[in-house]
Amino acid sequence: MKALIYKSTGSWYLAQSVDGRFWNCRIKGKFKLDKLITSTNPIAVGDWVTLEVAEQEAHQAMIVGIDDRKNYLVRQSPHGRHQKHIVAANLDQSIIIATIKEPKTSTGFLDRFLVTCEAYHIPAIIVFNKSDILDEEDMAYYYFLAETYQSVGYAVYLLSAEKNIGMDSFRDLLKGRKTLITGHSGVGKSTLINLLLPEKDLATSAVSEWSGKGMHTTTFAEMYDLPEGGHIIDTPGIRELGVIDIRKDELSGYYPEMKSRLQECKYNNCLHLNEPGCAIKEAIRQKEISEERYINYLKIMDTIDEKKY
Ligand SMILES: Nc1nc2c(ncn2[C@@H]2O[C@H](COP(=O)(O)OP(=O)(O)O)[C@@H](O)[C@H]2O)c(=O)[nH]1
Ligand SMILES: [Mg+2]
Ligand SMILES: [Zn+2]
Repeated sequence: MKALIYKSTGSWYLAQSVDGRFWNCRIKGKFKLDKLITSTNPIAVGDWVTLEVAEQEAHQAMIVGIDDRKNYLVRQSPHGRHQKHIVAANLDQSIIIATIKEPKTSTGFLDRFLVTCEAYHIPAIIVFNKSDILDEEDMAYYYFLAETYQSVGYAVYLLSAEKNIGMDSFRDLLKGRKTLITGHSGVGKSTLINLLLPEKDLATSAVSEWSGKGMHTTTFAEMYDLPEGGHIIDTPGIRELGVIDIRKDELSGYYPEMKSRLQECKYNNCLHLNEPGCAIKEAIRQKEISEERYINYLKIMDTIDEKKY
């Protein structure tokens, strides 16, 4: 029986089988597929699995197999700096909720998110919330950022969850897709998700037999059905997705505006730091590449520890 994973505690998994029933699941034995052993969790939200019913009445089942993943996103495992924890799998897109102020989201945070999504082949979208509190100067800064990111290929939205402004196009964006939603605390992620899921409380009570209930699950992702079709995956307590297994020489490949110019650098192993004949540095001088994005590139570069390779 095929089923989709909605949430997990690390030992219990909540899955919905294709007939619509929810199941409390555990993994049968220690099936460790080779491709999964580099993460600290074998199965994540969004995974398609095969179930064997254990106890029909108690809605209990065993997970006996996992389908190949289309993609996945990771964060650094709490168990170790170089171990990754899969946040969610099989995503159509990933959205970062950001704010111009209260609190201000840094471009460094945005760029790390975007690099992570590029590295894992997940379309990334930036959504600025709290449009209602932006004055003229804030709006000018918003337009500057929107232009910076749109010009390198990312969709940028502006809305207000609290005042219910700009929500129609946002709903269209989510419809029929599986979307991971992340962002710093305080940006209005919960407010936005509650607006999208007027039935959120009902949905949770429908699975009141969930075995993981009451367990400490705040740092795990959780999937919800959207009324219009599609799913959103909330990431409460996840501070940041991880730029954790990227090599220094790969990083520019995850900046679309650099990727398209890499052949123009004099040296094919150019890291775009101080090498002569660097097309990236030249593009920055010509103001064709955002200097701020480049500064964040240098900062990300600094955090990459090559020793493990
Ligand atoms: N002005 C304004 N405040 C908002 C908006 N959305 C959320 N907030 C407020 O921002 C604070 C944080 O919201 P919350 O949804 O808890 O953020 P989370 O930490 O990202 O889940 C709360 O006081 C919300 O009322 C918005 O669109 N405009
Ligand atoms: Mg919240
Ligand atoms: Zn270069």
